[in-house]
Amino acid sequence: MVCTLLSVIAEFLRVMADKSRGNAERTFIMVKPDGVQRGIIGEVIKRFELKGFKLVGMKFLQASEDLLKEHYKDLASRPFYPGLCKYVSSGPVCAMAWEGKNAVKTGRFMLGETNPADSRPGTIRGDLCIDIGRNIIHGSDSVESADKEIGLWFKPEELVSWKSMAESWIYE
Ligand code: DAT
Ligand code: MG
Repeated sequence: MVCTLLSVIAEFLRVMADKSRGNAERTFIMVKPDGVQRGIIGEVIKRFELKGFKLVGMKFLQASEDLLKEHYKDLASRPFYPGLCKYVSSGPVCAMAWEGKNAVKTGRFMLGETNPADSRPGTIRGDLCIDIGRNIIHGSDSVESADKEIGLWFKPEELVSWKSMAESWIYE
């Protein structure tokens, strides 16, 4: 009973916190090594910029396998986990934080489904890749995981809060 009440309160607080972010919700987007090798970074940036989202963090790096193990730790029990961590750490990635209203959910729509074969044309995975194990891009699946991932990949001082002059033309 107490547990249920506490979980209802926790959920309420989470929803209120999400609401209060308004246009400042952030998502973690990463072009994986296959996307980098295929020259797709620019296309990804272009789509997020044209949508109206604001870039607040970006870095190009080759991540360690340990960082990938932490990043994907929710998938640790899956058979593809070791190979996934190896492949994403095998070459450079472009890690980004994008900000805007519903950035997490809309970002996922823009990416398409995990399996490119199920992704509609018009989405990044639907347009630009074929195999699930080479699906070129990562995007946070919830506001909670976005917070975790941005905290994992970026130091606070690497994130830039800035005012876009286009804001009043993007939001009503
Ligand atoms: P997403 O990247 O859409 O959030 P996920 O978090 O379930 O998908 O999995 C992370 C990555 O792991 C995914 O982008 C590709 C890989 N993956 C997922 N399911 C897989 C599978 N069944 N076989 C091989 N790789 C898989
Ligand atoms: Mg995921």
